[in-house]
Amino acid sequence: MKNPFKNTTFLFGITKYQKLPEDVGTEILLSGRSNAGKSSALNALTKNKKLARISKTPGRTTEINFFEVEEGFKFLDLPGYGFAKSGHSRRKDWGPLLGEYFEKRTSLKAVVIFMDIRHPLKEMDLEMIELCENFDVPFIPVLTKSDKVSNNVCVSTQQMVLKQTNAPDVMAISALKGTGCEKLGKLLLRYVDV
Ligand SMILES: Nc1nc2c(ncn2[C@@H]2O[C@H](COP(=O)(O)OP(=O)(O)OP(=O)(O)O)[C@@H](O)[C@H]2O)c(=O)[nH]1
Ligand SMILES: [Mg+2]
Repeated sequence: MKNPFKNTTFLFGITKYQKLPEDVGTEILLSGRSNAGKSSALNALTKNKKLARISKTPGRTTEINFFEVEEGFKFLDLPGYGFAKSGHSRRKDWGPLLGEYFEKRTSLKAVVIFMDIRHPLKEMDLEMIELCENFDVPFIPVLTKSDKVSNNVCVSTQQMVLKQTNAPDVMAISALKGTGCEKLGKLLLRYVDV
């Protein structure tokens, strides 16, 4: 099957001081704690290792990066929340912009919440889930780095997250091995209305 994300390109990044671009089409937000594997997942989904920058240093993604999958359909790769060192100050910085974004953005159709399968549902993740619930935005918990745990742990962690969040779907992926990425892609396409 043809990869629907194959032609995804980087559009631009914006800092907290810049204005959001026009509110058109569909936007899916890729969120999660720093180092959760957001950028890696985007690269795995698009099968383009050079698309988003990946780093061993948490906090590599510092702007909101816009990627266009096709006309009218964008992914927004967010800076990770919960930085080890500058966590709180960064959070404060981005907080108002995110709040405004959730409140006003009609093109926001879904939020993917990436969580390391070994450390799911941390405080910041729960805050993001709450933000989604408050603004009625569907969210999809995605457990990353599934290659780091056994099959049993993978299944039981998904069940636990499903139960605790009441999300309609929970996924596990390994960007490293490619596991679950096609399934995630199919799921995300369900939120697109172009
Ligand atoms: N084993 C394994 N490691 C992974 C996987 N996905 C990401 N990683 C590693 O996790 C680290 C962080 O990955 P990123 O994709 O940069 O994480 P991020 O969430 O975009 O991080 P920030 O941009 O800092 O918020 C890197 O060292 C990746 O190589 C995976 O599926 N398996
Ligand atoms: Mg990143």
